[in-house]
Amino acid sequence: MSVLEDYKGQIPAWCPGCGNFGILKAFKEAMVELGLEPHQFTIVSGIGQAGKFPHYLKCNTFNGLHGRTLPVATGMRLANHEMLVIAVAGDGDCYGEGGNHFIHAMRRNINVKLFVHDNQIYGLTKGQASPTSLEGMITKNQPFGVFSEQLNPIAIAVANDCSFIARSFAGDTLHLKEIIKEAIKHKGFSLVDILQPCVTFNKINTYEWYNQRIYKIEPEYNPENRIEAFKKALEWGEHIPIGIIYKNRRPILEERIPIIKDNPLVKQPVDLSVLDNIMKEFF
Ligand SMILES: Cc1ncc(C[n+]2csc(CCOP(=O)(O)OP(=O)(O)O)c2C)c(N)n1
Ligand code: SF4
Repeated sequence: MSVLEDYKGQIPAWCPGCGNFGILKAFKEAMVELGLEPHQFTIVSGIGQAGKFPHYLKCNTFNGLHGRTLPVATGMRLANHEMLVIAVAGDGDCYGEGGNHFIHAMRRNINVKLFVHDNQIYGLTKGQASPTSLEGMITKNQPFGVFSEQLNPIAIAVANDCSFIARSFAGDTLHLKEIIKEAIKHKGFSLVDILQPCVTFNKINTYEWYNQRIYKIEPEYNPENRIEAFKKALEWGEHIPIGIIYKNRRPILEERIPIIKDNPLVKQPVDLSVLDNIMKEFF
């Protein structure tokens, strides 16, 4: 059985008070409570403050390009669908640069767990607006306020029939830990949008701002009802629901691909002569 100390990575370079610390704490506790060892999973990230997340853990990691977290995670899963693959991304990384990949990973139902550190700002590059920044928010690059409407990742996910959709809050690590555990246990693509205060560049969506608005989804709510999930997805502003918003049991991608369905690619014999012949065609 693993203990918290097993997951200790580098010392985080995040600002004191950053919401990412709550995510790191909840994540480590979730892994220990799930009985997972650091070698049993891989974390893939892109670029950003959220992209540094795997550096602060001990486990298998791959740090890719900005916005390209999900293609790498998809490749890993297709190569070895016996490995638990976790993708972490910032809201800019996932919904901006990586927006197209976000849509197609959900559509394919690749069995990857995606945790989005949604601070509604570009943190690492010092405060430009991101897709989830509030309309009208003044940033260093938007001195007259953000002109675009805020993107709604939960509604996009419900529209895409995403297999598991949840929202949690970095300031409530107990709630977040339970949601992370549920997302990992779920079979299929899991999205957890984590509201994460950026105490340095986002002076609007603070811990206090969230605490005044967040409420936990009622126990009697049925997360398998897609229409009700749409209604929850549209709740934002004065009342922001956190918890499991939607889940379904769609077939996952690797079960649909005959060549890897029964045997992961990494365990299949390789005939190198085929590769040699392909190479000869080019040289
Ligand atoms: C293709 C590309 N565009 C832009 C950048 C510059 N860049 C690095 S981090 C970043 C913003 C990251 O913001 P977000 O994904 O929201 O993560 P956060 O830092 O807030 O966790 C940008 C624009 C880059 N590295 N690569
Ligand atoms: S800039 Fe914001 S997101 Fe980045 S470490 Fe500081 S508080 Fe966290």
